[in-house]
Amino acid sequence: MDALILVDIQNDFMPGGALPVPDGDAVVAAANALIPGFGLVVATQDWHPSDHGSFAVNHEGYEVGDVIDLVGEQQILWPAHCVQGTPGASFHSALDVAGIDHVTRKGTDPGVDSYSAFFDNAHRRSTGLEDFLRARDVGRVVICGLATDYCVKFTALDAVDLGLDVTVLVSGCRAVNIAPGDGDRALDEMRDAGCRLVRTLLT
Ligand code: VGL
Ligand code: ZN
Repeated sequence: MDALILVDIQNDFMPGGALPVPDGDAVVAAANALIPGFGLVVATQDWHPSDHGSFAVNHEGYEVGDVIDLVGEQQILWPAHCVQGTPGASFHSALDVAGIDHVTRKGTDPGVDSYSAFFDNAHRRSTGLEDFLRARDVGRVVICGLATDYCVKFTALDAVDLGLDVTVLVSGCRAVNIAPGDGDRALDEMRDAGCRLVRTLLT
């Protein structure tokens, strides 16, 4: 069985959102076009409590972009985003949510971030997505969404580590690009790790 994994297609990652990904809304049409071709569609939501440790506002004297240590991991501090239950955490209103079979929420533990849909950044706790996919005999996943250089990348790398066959639809991803080229370097990392990178699924 093949599964489509739609990563963090949420309002706060759209232009005008709290943590905007340039051209982030371009992934919505790509996702909607893919959904009907899959028997199983999983969508992730970044789903933080307001006291989350990845928010600069929760660390006195620190600013967005500073890097701190969070449970032994390097943590970039972000603007507050995707706070549980807020409009910013909702899926983009044009996303075909009726086509989504399962939602995985991540980043719920205030003490550790979770870029990957599978594990927190310290690799201590599973989100349950691995078990969900295994129970449905998923061997292959296609991944797209936001952002190429964070949640898409770590989701794809974990999926490869778990032994899944991973395809990343590059045209359905956009990068934050805090440093120019971060998105392209993330794609290189995914390719080097064994992900197949494609620009269309139609070839
Ligand atoms: C993400 C930064 C912080 C992402 C989530 O979805 O790529 N990036 N939280
Ligand atoms: Zn986040």
